[in-house]
Amino acid sequence: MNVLEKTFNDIRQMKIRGAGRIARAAVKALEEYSLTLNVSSREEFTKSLENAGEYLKSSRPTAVSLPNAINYVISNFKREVLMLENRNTWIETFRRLCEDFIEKSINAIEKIGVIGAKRIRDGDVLLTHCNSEAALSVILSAHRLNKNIKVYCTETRPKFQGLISASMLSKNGVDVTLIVDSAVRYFMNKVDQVIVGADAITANGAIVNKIGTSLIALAAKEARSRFMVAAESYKISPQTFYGDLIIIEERSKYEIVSKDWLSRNKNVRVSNPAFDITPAEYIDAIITEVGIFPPQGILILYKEMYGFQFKDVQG
Ligand code: RI2
Repeated sequence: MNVLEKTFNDIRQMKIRGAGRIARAAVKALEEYSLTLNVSSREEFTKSLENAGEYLKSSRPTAVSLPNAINYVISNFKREVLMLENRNTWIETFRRLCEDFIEKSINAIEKIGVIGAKRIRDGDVLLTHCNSEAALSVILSAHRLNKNIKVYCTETRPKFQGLISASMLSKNGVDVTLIVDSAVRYFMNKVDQVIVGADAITANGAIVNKIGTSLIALAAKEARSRFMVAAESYKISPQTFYGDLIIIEERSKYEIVSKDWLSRNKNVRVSNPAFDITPAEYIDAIITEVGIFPPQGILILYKEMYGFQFKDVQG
């Protein structure tokens, strides 16, 4: 199995998971793959990267960080490669672009922590869902500032990523309580702020995140608890401005029930969407690496950072 197949399988089977982590793993795989390419023309080299990129993008459909990261390194490479003469310089340029993306995306998580921690007050009770590096960065950064915080972690059925968060926070000395997903409303009156990550941010400021997030947002709104999202700017999907929808991944029913149970209950249909959509009106703010934005301002941020140009839509 080559590096592309291994990374594809690891992402699909969620051995590598989390929107930021899968983006970095895919870019790293592309970088390693580029070293193995034995082609003599720029066009062939670029085409091979594009094909490999499309293959990796198809490993999981929802997290926009994955196609955005791949498009970012390949489109920058296509711009730069026009000036380059030989194979070694193509490889070196592509390697630099990949490493640059990986470094920037790790720094972004750090910066989100620094910025987001300012919004956490001493004595706050927080709630987080699933396992988001960006959300945990905010919580841990507040904890390092000696803010006295308590955190509820949902277990996050069916894959239980909430246990990873609870364990990580607790190992870092944070006061953590693990709860089942359906207990969120029971505890919400005690919660000052919810803080979650995102797999995608749409042009109208909605976020796509782990299944259950939108129910938590609903409970937070009812209880007047703040609902904060921590996400790197490369999770914004400009394509949604033109009407494209984020595809919600439907995962195997065997993540929920055993084969044995299903064989005894053949008429039961099982549905397992991995993500849901939280509309902008349920979100107080989105914390990014460059600052805190109201959800409705997200396209302006994207335009500013990535030079997004509105284009003419062809029929
Ligand atoms: P970071 C995860 O998806 C969760 O939905 C999490 O909230 C989101 O990615 C963002 O995670 P999954 O891969 O990029 O567990 O902030 O399905 O780490």
